Amino acid sequence: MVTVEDGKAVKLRGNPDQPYTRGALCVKVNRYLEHTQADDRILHPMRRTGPKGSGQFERITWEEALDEISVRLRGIVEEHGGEAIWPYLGTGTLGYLQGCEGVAGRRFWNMLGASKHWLNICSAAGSSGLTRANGTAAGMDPENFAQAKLILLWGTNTLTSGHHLWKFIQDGRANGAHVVAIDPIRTRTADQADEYLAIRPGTDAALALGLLNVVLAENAQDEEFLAEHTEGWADFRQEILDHPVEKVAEITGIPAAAVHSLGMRLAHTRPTAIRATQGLQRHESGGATLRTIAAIPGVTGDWRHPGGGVAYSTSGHVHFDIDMRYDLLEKPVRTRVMTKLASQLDDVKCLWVYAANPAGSTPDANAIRRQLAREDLFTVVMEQFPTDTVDYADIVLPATMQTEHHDLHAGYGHLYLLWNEPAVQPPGECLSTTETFRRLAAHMGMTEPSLFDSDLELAEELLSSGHPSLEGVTLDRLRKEGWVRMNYPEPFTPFAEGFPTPSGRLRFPPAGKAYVPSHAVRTAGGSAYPLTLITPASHTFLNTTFGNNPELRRRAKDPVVLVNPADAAARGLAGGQRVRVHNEGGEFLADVEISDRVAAGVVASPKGRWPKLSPGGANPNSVVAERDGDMGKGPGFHDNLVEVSPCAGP
Ligand SMILES: Nc1nc2c(c(=O)[nH]1)N[C@H]1C(S)=C(S)[C@@H](COP(=O)(O)OP(=O)(O)OC[C@H]3O[C@@H](n4cnc5c(=O)[nH]c(N)nc54)[C@H](O)[C@@H]3O)O[C@H]1N2
Ligand SMILES: Nc1nc2c(c(=O)[nH]1)N[C@H]1C(S)=C(S)[C@@H](COP(=O)(O)OP(=O)(O)OC[C@H]3O[C@@H](n4cnc5c(=O)[nH]c(N)nc54)[C@H](O)[C@@H]3O)O[C@H]1N2
Ligand SMILES: [Mo]
Repeated sequence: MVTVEDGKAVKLRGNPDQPYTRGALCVKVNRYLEHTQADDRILHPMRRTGPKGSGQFERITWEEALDEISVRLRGIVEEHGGEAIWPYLGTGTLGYLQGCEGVAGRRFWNMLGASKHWLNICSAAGSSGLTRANGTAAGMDPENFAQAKLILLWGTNTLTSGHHLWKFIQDGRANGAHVVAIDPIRTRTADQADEYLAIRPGTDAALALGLLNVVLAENAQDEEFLAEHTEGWADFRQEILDHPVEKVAEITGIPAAAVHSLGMRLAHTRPTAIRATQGLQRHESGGATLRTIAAIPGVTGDWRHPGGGVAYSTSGHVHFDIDMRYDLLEKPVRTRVMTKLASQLDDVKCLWVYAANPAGSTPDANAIRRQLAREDLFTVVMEQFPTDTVDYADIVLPATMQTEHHDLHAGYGHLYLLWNEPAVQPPGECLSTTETFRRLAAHMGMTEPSLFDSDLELAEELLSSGHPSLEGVTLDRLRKEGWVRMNYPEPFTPFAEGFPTPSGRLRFPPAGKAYVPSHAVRTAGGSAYPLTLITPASHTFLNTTFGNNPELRRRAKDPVVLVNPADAAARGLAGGQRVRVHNEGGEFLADVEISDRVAAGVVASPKGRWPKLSPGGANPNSVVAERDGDMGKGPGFHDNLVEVSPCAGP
């Protein structure tokens, strides 16, 4: 809720009546208004004047910008074909109008025959793994954690990356729930849990098998659920039997007694709720990991009970529908993969970046910079702030922020739809994504009517899928009430009666595919880079968004890398010492924090810093390789081997 005085937004607060947030804001969004009014906000279209990467620009008018873009796009389509254009859309906003599905842009791109874009940077592997098991990546209503008696926070840092869930975990605790954090880092969430298991990164599927081994030993499997609602049990049962607790202890680094005791709890506690989020799948075998974790409630029958099951993302419960107008394409076009920018840009002539900061957030940052510096590449960036990516743009277009545009939002951690009504006029000459594409289409002489649908028309269209979860959810209602819960029962047990797979059954992993070692697990042994680097969510930044906010930067201090005392001693590193964290891909600089929060062999440094505001001009994505994961080509942000070495200098 924004309070406006004399056309200026002066106060922002959460609405205490909203059932999921109960009015709480996180440390970042608390500063959102200040961010919209920041001195470095981009307010006008700009054209590059210096070399690529220099960030030197002159102000131009929208008319000039649209002229230049139109000429360049037409020229590229004529000479190289439409597929030489890559519309690179990120997660800067997850609104369904201005970002996320990219509907506004996509219709325009179809007119030009531009390549499709696969937004796989965040959750693709896990979604794919879960979908193979359950037929959807969606699962529990996180609000039902309040009904759980055992809660596993599995590869998720709730208090940093999704704190609204914490209230429901606390409610569960008040009802006697035991809370366990499973993470290679003893996070602030782990500090608050009843029990913490320090797991070797990338070995979680083995832990799942070990826990189920105890469940079987206790004869606590739900035979009726297994028979009625699952398939592939015989093979998977064998896989479980092949993973006794001692073997799992060896793989995961968790003491056998701890695996056994958690297995006993799992065997005898209904309902058990598992919160597994994206961090867990940022490994080469991330898809397999989530698929195997999805098997747990299939064996225990937890899906029968409110408060039982797995909660990864709720996005799959959102059944919007909109016509992206792929029929406007003259012929089928190729797809470019978001995380493979460095290697898939060679034959691209126009890179159009919106709501993304690839120079800060995408793997293999050094290779990306080499590509972005290419003189034959025409780069347009729609942005709010002068990011590292903006520095490489030929044309920069000023973008609106949440308080300035319409949008329709759906969470990925709750079941509410939310409406964004602009509170203030955009500053300067900023335009929303939808409006920018409408103007560009008109400027290029396009007449296809659907390119000019207004924001409200697009929102109506999204809501008109006819899916029962949206019955009675109208734009009018959303605009009046601000948010509406989709029509799902409370409590919601999505798979109590079966799964949205072709057979209606949960599919257990096929033989030999339940636990697949990750890249770091496979290769650390013989590597010159023996340490596994995890680059988790920063408490103060949202990916690279807010990375330029002065107060949040002050709180974040200089970048640190957590190093276990044994690893520090072996390298003669002292606390506070500036080091190079490096591998074949490059390096970034950070100050050593010697800490038993990570085990020997694991180091950690959060994501989200702007490279140009970091020492050495680099952030951890300089050492993150562009390497396909097992499913959905998911990126391995937490699955890279590095060495940590002293560095001279300040
Ligand atoms: N403050 C803040 N909040 C955010 C974001 C942010 O940047 N900052 N980003 C948002 C976005 S886009 C997303 S996708 C979500 C991501 O939210 P999370 O899923 O919470 O993301 P991460 O911090 O990457 O990873 C969570 C935890 O997984 C652990 N982990 C890494 N590898 C493994 C492993 O192999 N096994 C186990 N068991 N644990 C592992 C990490 O140590 C980390 O503590 O957060 C959202 N919320
Ligand atoms: N090392 C490491 N890297 C990671 C991760 C990790 O765990 N470790 N996590 C990954 C994850 S989960 C994600 S989701 C990605 C995120 O990567 P990106 O999708 O690139 O997101 P951001 O880095 O936040 O950059 C988004 C940009 O969009 C701009 N923006 C915000 N709203 C709008 C809008 O409405 N319009 C326009 N035009 N621009 C807007 C912001 O100013 C910001 O500069 O990062 C990934 N990168
Ligand atoms: Mo993400």
